[in-house]
Amino acid sequence: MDFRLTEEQEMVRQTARDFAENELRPGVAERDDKEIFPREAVDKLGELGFMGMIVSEEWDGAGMDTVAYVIAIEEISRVDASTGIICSINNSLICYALQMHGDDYVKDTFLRKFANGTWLGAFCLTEPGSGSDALSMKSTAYEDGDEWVINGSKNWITSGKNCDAYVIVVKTDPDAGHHGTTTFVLPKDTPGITIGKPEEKMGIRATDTVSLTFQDVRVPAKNAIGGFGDGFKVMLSALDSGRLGVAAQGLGIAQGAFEEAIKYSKEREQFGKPISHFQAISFKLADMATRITAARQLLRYAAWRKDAGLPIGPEAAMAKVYCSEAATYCALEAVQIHGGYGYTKDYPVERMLRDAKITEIYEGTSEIQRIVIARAILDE
Ligand code: COS
Repeated sequence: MDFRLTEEQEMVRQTARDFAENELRPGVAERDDKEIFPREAVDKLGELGFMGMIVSEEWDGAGMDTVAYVIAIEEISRVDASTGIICSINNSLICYALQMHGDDYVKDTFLRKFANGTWLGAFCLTEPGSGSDALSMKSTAYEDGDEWVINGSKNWITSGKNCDAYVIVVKTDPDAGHHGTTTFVLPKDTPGITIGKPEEKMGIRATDTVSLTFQDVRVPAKNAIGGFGDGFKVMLSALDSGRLGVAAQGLGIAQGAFEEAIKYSKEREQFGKPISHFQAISFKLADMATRITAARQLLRYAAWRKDAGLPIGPEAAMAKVYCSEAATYCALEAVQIHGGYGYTKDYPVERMLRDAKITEIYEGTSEIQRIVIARAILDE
């Protein structure tokens, strides 16, 4: 068993780290404070090949493996969790769904643009009344000639305002249960789409999160991703991939908070010595390091399975639940180690704690991940 990174993975790690330090760190606090979307950074990430990392070169992607991909998202999120999730969604929900399930028309027309960074994608699944229970969605599409007409609302759409196109799951045969949903891709400027007011969020405040209303939105039948009726499967397989991205985001937040805690505990003196010399603090650091190491191995194992063509449902769920809970744990402990200073915006751990919590919620809550894991171990 060899845990070392390949030359290519190490190069990706270093490039992502340099980018995060040089391009993201300088403005991260201001973007969080003023809710500024990191447009320039996202464009640059596209130029570097980070927006379509696992897409094959044939379709203008970077042709990297999934291990390299999760390393990149970890490094970006270690500094800026908002940019991390914008990048992750484009890679693992949008590009992955199109690469796995799209036909040549969809790949040539849409995937190329998402993969080379020309376009940014937003994934539209959740609705006001349907979150964990995805199948209870109300949005529908009916067939009209060689077009489908979409009506309904979607909620909590990350990048919904700043993206260029949407991938949306709707019911195309409302009586057919799992087999009655279809996924489409459509440009943002398609007539009939109304973008709601951005949500004011606790964390990842540099992302935009909006509701969308679709009123008689016409989309060509050839924009379907996968077969008609296969929307649920496209969505669940994309979410398996997406959960690796969110896990990587959580891991990056945990690592970032851990590094801040080490730095502060070595600088801050009380009772005549740095607080890192007190067992109460050093044991916190030891526990953080242990969880981060376990989280990283779990995530890279799931990513390795994906690259090996093995099923990843429960492994992606384990990685997501563990990495996201490690993020909240480490950010909370980092704030505690900083004492009163950690509770202010003068130190980044306050932002990291706010950013961490969402990783336990989106792309499937921790409770949903445990359902996926429990079903797999009980063979249901
Ligand atoms: N990949 C591809 N297909 C899958 C799959 C996966 N990981 N998991 C299940 N499927 C298929 C099943 O094989 C089944 O197809 P058949 O009927 O042809 O056999 C179909 O999808 C339905 O599967 P299942 O019966 O397991 O679905 P459930 O309704 O029981 O729902 C959960 C399962 C709860 C796990 C699912 O609804 C879920 O993941 N919900 C969370 C959604 C979510 O993450 N929302 C947040 C979105 S933020 S973008």
